[in-house]
Amino acid sequence: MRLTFVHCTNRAYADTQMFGIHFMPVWAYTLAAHLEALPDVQLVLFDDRFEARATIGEADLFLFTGINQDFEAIAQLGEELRLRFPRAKYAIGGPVCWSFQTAGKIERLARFDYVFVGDGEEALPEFILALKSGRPVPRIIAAPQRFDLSKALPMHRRLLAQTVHRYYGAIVEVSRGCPFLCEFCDIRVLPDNNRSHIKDPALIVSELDALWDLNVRQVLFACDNFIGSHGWAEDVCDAIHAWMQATGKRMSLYTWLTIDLSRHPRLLSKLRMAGFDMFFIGVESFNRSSLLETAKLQNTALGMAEAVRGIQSYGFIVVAGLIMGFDTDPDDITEVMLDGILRSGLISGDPSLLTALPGTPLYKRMQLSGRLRDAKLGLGGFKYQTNIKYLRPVDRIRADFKSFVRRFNQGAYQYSRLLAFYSCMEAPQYQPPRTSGYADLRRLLRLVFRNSRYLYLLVLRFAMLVRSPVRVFYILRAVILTLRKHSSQRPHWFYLKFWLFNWSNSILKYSSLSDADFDIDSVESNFNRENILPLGYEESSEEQVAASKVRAQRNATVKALKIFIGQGH
Ligand code: B12
Ligand code: SF4
Repeated sequence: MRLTFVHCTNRAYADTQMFGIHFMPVWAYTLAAHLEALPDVQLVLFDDRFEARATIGEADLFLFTGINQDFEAIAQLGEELRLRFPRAKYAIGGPVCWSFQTAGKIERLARFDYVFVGDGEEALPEFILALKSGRPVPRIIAAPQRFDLSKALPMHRRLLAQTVHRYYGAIVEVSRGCPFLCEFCDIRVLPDNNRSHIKDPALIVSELDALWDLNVRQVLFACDNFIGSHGWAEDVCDAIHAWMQATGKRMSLYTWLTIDLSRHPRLLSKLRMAGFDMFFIGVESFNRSSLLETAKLQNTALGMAEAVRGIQSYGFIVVAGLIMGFDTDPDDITEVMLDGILRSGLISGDPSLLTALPGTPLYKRMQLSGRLRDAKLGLGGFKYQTNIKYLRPVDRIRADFKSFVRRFNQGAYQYSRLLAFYSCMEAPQYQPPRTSGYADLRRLLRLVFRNSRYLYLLVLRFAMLVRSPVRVFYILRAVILTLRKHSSQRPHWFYLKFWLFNWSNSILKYSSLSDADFDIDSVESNFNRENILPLGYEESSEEQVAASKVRAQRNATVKALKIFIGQGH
């Protein structure tokens, strides 16, 4: 049986958000490993970002995956292939299937012969065996529970070796699940996902070792929250550190985690020793009531700026997820966010507008109050084409977003950010990087130089940066400041490169942002404000989460919204 994994993404989105940096299709290497033992199965990986569609060969089964953003591109390629290979079967899995199913729109996937919802490690081999033996299989195949990650296999070695060089570094999935309960998050609502499912640290180290031999030096640890289980996170760091000591090999690591890390100095030190140098953290907002509204309580337990500075004081860079468009966002949200970023010393981070992912309490609240809209499949997950009706007028939200990115990209503001970051580095606990860093410019450039389109974007990035004399002035100031401060113990150059790369990214991303890029809406002028907390929101829940936890989230959200409604804004 010939089986082709098809990785297909929305090219426009990739061009404007990623600028030539492509990440590997972990799903394909992961699932391929679980098919290896099946007799007479030939595996091929096709990645639309690198290969011409005309080169796709005939197969018996084409397997697609996707996130919501990519769905239109995937569906189109699926149609093309069906015309060329009408006898083949077509299957799809991944986050988009979960989103469609939870939104009650699974029929939108009707053009696929089979739809997989949930983890595929066990479901896919069983399905293929059934298909080969002619046994009947349902069209929608839902995994009954999360795959037990203690049974995880190393990623498929042959496919990895053949293709890994095309991507930026590598990705190793290390855990699934997160113990928190943010209102807008669809990670917590996946079945049995409100706790950590962890891989054996020894398997993680063996993946790193195999990747090192393939000349990979940058690794992204895919998970929902790396410190969902603190004890395990420490064990992983210890195992990596022991591997580094024994072999002299070392990787630059990047992962997702939560702000409560700032309260754990021993874990912070261990993460540093293991080679981590960047963390993505959902900071979301510097407005306290917005965080309470979304029940991101871990972000309110400490002062946000102090917590980010505390983490960065060890030498890490915090890449912040930032969201605007919460119900309780004040009219001066732009000021609040810009001020918060400066106080935290953040040199990275990107804003989005709040969207409601299917299955989340936020989605339910929007649905019950008639605030859901059908933009872009109605599934949420897009940056500024969103599926909810905001409370603040749409013109204000658009103007705020644009004002935010304009001021964010100004030289004086960027310079102040850098200064604030450098002040974090003065702490006694600071530890210099031991590697070239996760965001290694030389490696990034090597990828970009292979593709004329991305090379053009690179030239454009620098042209835009130096076109403004004010920007050039602040870059020179930053260089002088860095020269004055740099030492081997505190290598400021390392961070200056990252700051410049990020700033130029942001200029490139937002310079052409216009009203036409937004597809957003607000509630009608006669919207009853009591409906911010619609009837039914506080009642039933289909989540497989302990009732007390669900209540805790709802109580936080309800309390914040009641105060807001009472204030009669
Ligand atoms: C790593 C990662 C990234 C990386 C790299 C992604 C890549 N490889 O290209 C980066 C940082 C670039 C990234 C960016 C974004 N990401 Co991201 N990312 C992840 C993360 C943390 C891990 C993905 C992963 O590799 N998991 C490991 C693999 C093994 O899991 P998997 O793909 O889900 O596959 C399993 C099952 O789904 C199933 N399966 C999947 N496909 C198929 C197919 C078949 C046929 C079968 C049988 C089974 C099957 O089997 C697999 C094994 O169980 C996930 C969250 C998560 N924990 O999964 C978010 C996630 C995928 N990202 C998400 C989003 C929204 C984004 C962004 C749009 C964010 C933004 N606003 O900019 C961007 C878009 C990127 C782009 N297209 O340009 C969402 C998608 C939600 C959705 N429903 O669409 C997720 C789920 C997080 C979340 N819940 O919010 N991301
Ligand atoms: S902390 Fe992050 S992953 Fe966990 S529930 Fe909140 S948003 Fe989701």
